Amino acid sequence: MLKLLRIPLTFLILCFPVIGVFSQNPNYDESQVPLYNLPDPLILSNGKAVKDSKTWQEQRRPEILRMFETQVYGKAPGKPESLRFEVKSIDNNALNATATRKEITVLFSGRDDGPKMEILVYLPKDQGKPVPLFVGLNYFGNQSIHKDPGITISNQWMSESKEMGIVHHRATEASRGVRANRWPLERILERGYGLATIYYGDIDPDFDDGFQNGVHPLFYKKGQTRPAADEWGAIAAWAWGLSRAMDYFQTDTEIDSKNIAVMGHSRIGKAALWAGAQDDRFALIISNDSGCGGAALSKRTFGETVATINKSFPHWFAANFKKYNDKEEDLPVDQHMLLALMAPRPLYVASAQEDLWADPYGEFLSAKLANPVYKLFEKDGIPSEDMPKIHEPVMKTIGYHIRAGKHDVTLYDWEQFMNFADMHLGK
Ligand code: GTR
Repeated sequence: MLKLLRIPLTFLILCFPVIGVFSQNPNYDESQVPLYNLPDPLILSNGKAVKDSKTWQEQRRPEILRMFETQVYGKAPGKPESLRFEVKSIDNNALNATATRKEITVLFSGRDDGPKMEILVYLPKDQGKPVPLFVGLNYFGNQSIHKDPGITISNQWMSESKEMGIVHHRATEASRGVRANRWPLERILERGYGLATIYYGDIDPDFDDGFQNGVHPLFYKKGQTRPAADEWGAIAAWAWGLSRAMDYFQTDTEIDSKNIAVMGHSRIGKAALWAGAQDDRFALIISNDSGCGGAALSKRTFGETVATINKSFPHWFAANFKKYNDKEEDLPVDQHMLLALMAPRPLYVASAQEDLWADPYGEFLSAKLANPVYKLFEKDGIPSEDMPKIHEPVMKTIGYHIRAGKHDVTLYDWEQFMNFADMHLGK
């Protein structure tokens, strides 16, 4: 256990007052955060201290990864041998001839009638070299990210939403560009980056159907009807899909696959983090308002808790994660260790002031508590002892900001992500 003495004073003061269990109503009161002990990322399970990056890489990192795999998100299969990519469309004169737009179908089983996902890629024109890009999943289909009429409308199941143009669980013409506010495409291209996105429901539709749809059944052993207790839930499936997109990027000579940032908001932010933790081909990892099961510390039980998330979304995590409902203290890991798994790669965590459900302070602490692991690699993690003020981003190899406003992704968030990427992605 991390010795309490090693935790900064402000942190202790906040934790000491009350010991309590808040499984019923969310706790939004810092003085009501229970006293908690965090596992130390730098103590091996045999009790020995990790003093160098080699011991971290070869011993402690695999231990931590295994705990997240079996207790939190669930084990996922690797790359299917039969995985196949089909270029569905290319337009070298998209967006008034400023960009190339491509659509790529990823056939997970190699078969046309099997599960598949559609990657939408935009690249700035005339770069003369492979382009670094941001990849992120989206909630309402690729056509929701921009009004560009050349984007194929998704025909997958989606959450019903009149506001988003989703009728009878299918996207309509009215859904074009409904989420453009979250994807400042022109600005991303202007700053010299590409953007790739995939509808997350292509990988696994986001509702609890006992894992009959999406990619899970493709990997069932004979007679298996749902994942075992330590096998993947939906978040791990979304993360797996991001790695399959990376498989594609490595085949596309216009894309600089060594400089890819994976970015995700909210539940998809949890998936982006888990993808980044497992797959070190992602050069930079960004979590936006990812909260519980994402960047926020679970043991603080501030805002959303393990019990609440498992109750509302029984399909998101491995079944084993439910053992920790109202028992966060029993968790062998906490989310600072997930963030530490990114080391020494650059990691950015973003919060929103009004998004207390996601516990902004818990997201900051978690990022800060990953610092000692970055130190092993002689990298400076988050360059701030205290929670930064609103709109005062801090960034070294770990970056963090909190902005005013609600649970969302805004242009402000993207500008910081790109400033951070400018520092790290070798442009
Ligand atoms: C909430 C959930 C959060 C977050 C959010 C989202 O309902 O409790 O963990 O994932 O949804 O994805 O927008």
